Amino acid sequence: MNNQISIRQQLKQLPILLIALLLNATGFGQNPLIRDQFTADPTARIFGNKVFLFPSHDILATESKGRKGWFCMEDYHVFSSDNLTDWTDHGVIITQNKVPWVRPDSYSMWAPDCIERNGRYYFYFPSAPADTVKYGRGFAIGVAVADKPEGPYTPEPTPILNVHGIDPNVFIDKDGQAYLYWSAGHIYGAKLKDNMKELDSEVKILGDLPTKGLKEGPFVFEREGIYYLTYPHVANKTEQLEYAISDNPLGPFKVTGVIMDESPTGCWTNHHSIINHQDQWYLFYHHNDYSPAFDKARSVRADSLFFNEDKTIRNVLPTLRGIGLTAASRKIEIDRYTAISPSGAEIAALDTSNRFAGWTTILRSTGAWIQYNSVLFDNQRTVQLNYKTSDEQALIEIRTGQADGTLIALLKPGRSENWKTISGKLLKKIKGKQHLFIRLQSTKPAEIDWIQFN
Ligand code: FUB
Repeated sequence: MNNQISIRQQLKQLPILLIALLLNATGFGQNPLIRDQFTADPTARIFGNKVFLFPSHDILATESKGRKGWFCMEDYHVFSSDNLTDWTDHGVIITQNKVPWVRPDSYSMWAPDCIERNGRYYFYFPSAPADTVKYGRGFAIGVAVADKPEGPYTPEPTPILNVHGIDPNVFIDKDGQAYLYWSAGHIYGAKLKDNMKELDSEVKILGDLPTKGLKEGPFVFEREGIYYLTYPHVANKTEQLEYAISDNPLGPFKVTGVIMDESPTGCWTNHHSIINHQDQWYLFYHHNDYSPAFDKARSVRADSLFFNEDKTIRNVLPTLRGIGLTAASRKIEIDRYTAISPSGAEIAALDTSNRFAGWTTILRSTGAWIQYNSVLFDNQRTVQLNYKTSDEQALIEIRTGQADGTLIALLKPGRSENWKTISGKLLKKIKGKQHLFIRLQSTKPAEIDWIQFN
């Protein structure tokens, strides 16, 4: 599978996963990553042993709040995880009406970034200035500073001078020089002073990037001496994630490839960041999973990313399974699958009037199957199945591995028009990291909401 990380990498995460379970942290590592609010434009950063996530926070505009049919964002939350599966929401770190230079009713707190320097955390965010005479029309970019990644953050009284645009991104090179990147039609870059709050060079338009189609959301990183400038670009209808490389952080760059194709379902924006966590690269990006009819209410996702031998980046196929391990003792939402049978199986919303309720798996005909990878077992002996079916004779098999894997349960749950949970004995005790393969043996449809092992 393109987006699977090695067993060695996953096993490294086991102790952390167990600690997180004891702490009863929230989150799932499946896509979308954050389950109780819209999140977009994710910048992931590694601070200490944790991955921190700094996304935008989409909300829905009303008559008195923002502009209907457009992006609407009033604050930022920060999330963290030490195993990529469990994500903790540390709450609001910056709000539009508590930043001195921001117009308090602008609802324009767009894509942010955060970086650590000398033990302090610098959070960069774009917004609409209250004083357009002083700071110009459109967007300016401000900084807020904290002693811990989760805050509290204190915003600077004014935005950064000579920076007009959105989507700030900061990169600190090996020699300690920091660079600020942003977009406003072109992608711009400049050196930052050591104080991280002022430019220390002329502003440069970065070349040689595509000249046709919107470019935005720069994210720069370095690997093995190559500077990768990655950015969403509308090459066709909607944004795809592309990259260009250089031997200098300010270019010129050579357009090199596509990291993620445009959304197959038409979400117009994408916006991303890339990290290396415990020797595995990850792409954080967004999609409108919880808002299929309105693409300005988005949700953060993450998938594994791989480099080729020649240092180019492999195209990442978006998955629902996402990243991290899932504990077998959890309610495993198999609708966030790794693979699904080409016919006879489908995923449906549990409640179309409340998308945050999640999804269900419908196995419609004999042989329909779904596969869910990277489940961590700890000697479980029984399985619970949350299901509904009108078929008294329904028969569901569960295997570890793939279609020809070991049969671990054969469940005959009985007819139930409403959601019902039944328990069954496993045919053997299961240990370690396993993939799950669930197949319908009977003929009439059966729906599964979750599976759990005890
Ligand atoms: O979230 C608002 C804007 O949408 C971002 O600033 C862009 O990168 C796009 O994702």
